Amino acid sequence: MIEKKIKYKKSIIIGIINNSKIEYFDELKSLAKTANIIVDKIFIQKLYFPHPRTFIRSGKIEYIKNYINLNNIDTVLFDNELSPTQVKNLEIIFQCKILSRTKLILDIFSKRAKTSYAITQVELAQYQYLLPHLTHMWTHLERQKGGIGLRGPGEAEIETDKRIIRNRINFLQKKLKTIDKQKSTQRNNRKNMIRVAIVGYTNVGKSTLMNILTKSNIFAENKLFATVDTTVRKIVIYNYSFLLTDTVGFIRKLPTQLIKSFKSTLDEVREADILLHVVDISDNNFEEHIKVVDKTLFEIEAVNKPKILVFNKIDKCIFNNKIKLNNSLYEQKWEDTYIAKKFYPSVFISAYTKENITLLKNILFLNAKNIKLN
Ligand SMILES: Nc1nc2c(ncn2[C@@H]2O[C@H](COP(=O)(O)OP(=O)(O)O)[C@@H](O)[C@H]2O)c(=O)[nH]1
Ligand SMILES: [Mg+2]
Repeated sequence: MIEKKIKYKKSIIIGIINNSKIEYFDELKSLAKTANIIVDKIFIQKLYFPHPRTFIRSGKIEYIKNYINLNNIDTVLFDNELSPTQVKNLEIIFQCKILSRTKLILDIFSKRAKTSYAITQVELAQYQYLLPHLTHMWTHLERQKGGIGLRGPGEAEIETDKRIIRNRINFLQKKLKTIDKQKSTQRNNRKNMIRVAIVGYTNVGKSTLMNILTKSNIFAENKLFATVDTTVRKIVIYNYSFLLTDTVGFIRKLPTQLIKSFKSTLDEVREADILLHVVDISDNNFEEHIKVVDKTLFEIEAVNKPKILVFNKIDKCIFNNKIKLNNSLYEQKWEDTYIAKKFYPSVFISAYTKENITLLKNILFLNAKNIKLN
C-alpha cells in the first residue's frame, strides 16, 4: 500500500472569553487536527461583545498579524460564527483563510461521509450554509483575481450563482426524500425487533462498543467524527433480538444545517425503543457533554425514551486502585459514586478491556423485557 503523505496546514485560533471556557478551544484544536490542521498557538482576548467589524479589538490585531507573518500561518480559526463583514475585514488584514467552527465541522463531515446517503446529506448542509454567505464569497474571488480596476461582484452574477445553488438544494432534497422512503420501509420491516440506538458525544467510544457487542468491524479512531454513516447490526441477548444502530456523534454547536439534513439518519434515534447514551467518563467535561447530547436529543424530538447511561473508558480512570473523577480521587466502587446516584439507570464499562460488558447486556435485556410487557 502506498502511504499517503498528509499535508498539514498551520493555523492559529483566535477566541474571546466572557462566559466561555478555555477548554472549548482545546476541543476546537482537536477538530482542527481531524481536518489536518495544526494549531500553532491560541490567542484569547477578554471581551464581552465581539467587535462588529473585526471580532477582536485593534491592539491585539496588530500583534497577531505580526505573529502570522513570522510563522507562516495560513488559516485562522474561530469557535464562533463570524459575520460576512468580519470575515472580509479579517481576510484583508491577515491575508489568511478564515475558518469558523461551523465551516470546519462541515468540512470534516464531507471528508468522512462514505455512503451516497451520507454524502448527499452533507452536501445539502454545505449548500444551505453557503447560500447566505455567498455575497462575501464573490468579493473574495474578485480580490483573488487581482481586483484593481475590476468591478465588484455584479448583483446579476450573485443571483445566477444563488439560483444554481437553490436548484442543487432542491435536487438534493428530492433525492433524500426518495432514500428516506426506502429507509422508512426498511425500518417498518424491523418492527418486531427491539431497536437500540447508540448515541453520545463524538469520540466517546460508540463505534468501539458497537463492535464488541456485535462482533463487527466498524471504523473507530481517536478522531472527532470518525464515523458519520449509520450502521445497523443485529444481536441476540438470551432470547431477544435487538437491532443496534451506531450513528453520527454529537458535539457542542453542531451546525443546525447538519442536524436538519441528517434528519432521516437521526430518525433511527427518534424511532428507537431504547437509547444507550455513551459517555467518556475519563473526560473532565463529561457532564457538560451529557447536557449537549440531551439538548440535541430534545431538538430532534427523541426525548422521553428509555435511556441507559453507559459510562465508558473506566480503564482510564483508575489510579492506585482508586477512581479518578474530575481530578479527584475516590476510594469507593463505581456503583457508589455520585455519578451512579445522579444518573440512573447507568453502567460503568470499558469497551477497551471489556469490563462490565455482560452487565450492560443484562441491563439492556431487563429494559427490553419491560418494553415488551408494556
Ligand atoms: N482507553 C479506552 N479507549 C477507548 C475505549 N473505548 C473507545 N476507546 C477509544 O476512543 C477512541 C474513539 O472511539 P470511537 O469508537 O471511534 O468513538 P465514537 O466517535 O464515539 O464512535 C478510539 O481511539 C477508541 O480506541 C475504552 O473503553 N477505553
Ligand atoms: Mg463512531
